[in-house]
Amino acid sequence: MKNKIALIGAGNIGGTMAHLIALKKMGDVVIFDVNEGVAKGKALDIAQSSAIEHFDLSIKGTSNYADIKDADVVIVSAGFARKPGMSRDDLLVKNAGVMKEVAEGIRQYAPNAFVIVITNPLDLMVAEVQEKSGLPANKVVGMAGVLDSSRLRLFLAEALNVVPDEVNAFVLGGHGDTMVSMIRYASVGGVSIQELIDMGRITKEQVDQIIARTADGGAEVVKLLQTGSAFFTPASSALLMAEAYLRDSKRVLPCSVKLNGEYGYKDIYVGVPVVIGKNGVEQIIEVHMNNEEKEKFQISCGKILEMKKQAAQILGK
Ligand code: TXD
Repeated sequence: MKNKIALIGAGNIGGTMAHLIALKKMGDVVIFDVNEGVAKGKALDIAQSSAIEHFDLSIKGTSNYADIKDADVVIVSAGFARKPGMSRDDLLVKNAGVMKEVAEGIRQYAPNAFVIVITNPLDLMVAEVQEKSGLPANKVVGMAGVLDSSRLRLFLAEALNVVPDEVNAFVLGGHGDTMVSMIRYASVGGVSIQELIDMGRITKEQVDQIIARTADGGAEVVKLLQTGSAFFTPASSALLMAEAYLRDSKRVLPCSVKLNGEYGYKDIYVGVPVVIGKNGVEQIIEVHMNNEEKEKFQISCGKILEMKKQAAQILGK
């Protein structure tokens, strides 16, 4: 049986994911958007490349939630981006409203799906979808860490003149400028970054600059694009997570998941390394943190909790 992947949001990320799914032959695609024309237009455009790209998949656009019925994976990138003059609070209210609709659609038509949320503010939006859909926490995750880690890996690889996939590195914490780059665990071909600093292959200053650039990674792209935000790597990142679930590959990936006592937190969605397989989040890995990392992680969680409180006040719950 072919997999069915539902994409909620046919914007830059949704459209790119649909295209990548077709090229990777991952499964049939349904692209949902309130803007029906965009969903249908992108689906049709991608489908028209099937003879050239050799895929035999159904690619469909819709504005009817019934069409996501029994999807194996649902990936949510629907929502609004912050426009000039729009406050973070305005964005929060608007996107929380979108997540409520999406959660309802998932609850009704795809309650057994593995759900990946991309919409910002990420850690709050994924919590909203999990809460409103009523799906178990192991089946609802947020994408941010894979993207942020991929940026970190690229920048380290460029500095060391090696291929990026030889670099192992991950970031933790909330998606935003408080993310924690766990550089102590980063390595290249099994050799730790600290060792590489000692060997004179890279300096501590370079590493610090790379950490700062990673934290600013989204903003750097936004500044160059002028309109919109990054979409190629966000799309690839979400699909890596989807693939781990569909193939039961037990991949270790940093994802925003609901903690239940791990790292000393409960009922908060935040980025930590997890194992993804056919049961969704199969393990939450608690890596040891030194005092400095702990402090940064706590600041990051504190920021999410503060936003959550603000959101509850604004949304009146
Ligand atoms: O790391 C991460 N998590 C992120 C998050 C990295 C990059 C971008 N990130 C966020 O993803 C970004 O801040 C946005 O909140 C989302 C989607 O980004 P994208 O670049 O795809 O945004 P677009 O192109 O504006 O697309 C959004 C689409 C657009 O087609 C709208 O018509 C649609 O969402 N939309 C809706 N679809 C369904 N249902 C509702 N209610 C709805 N409202 C808008």
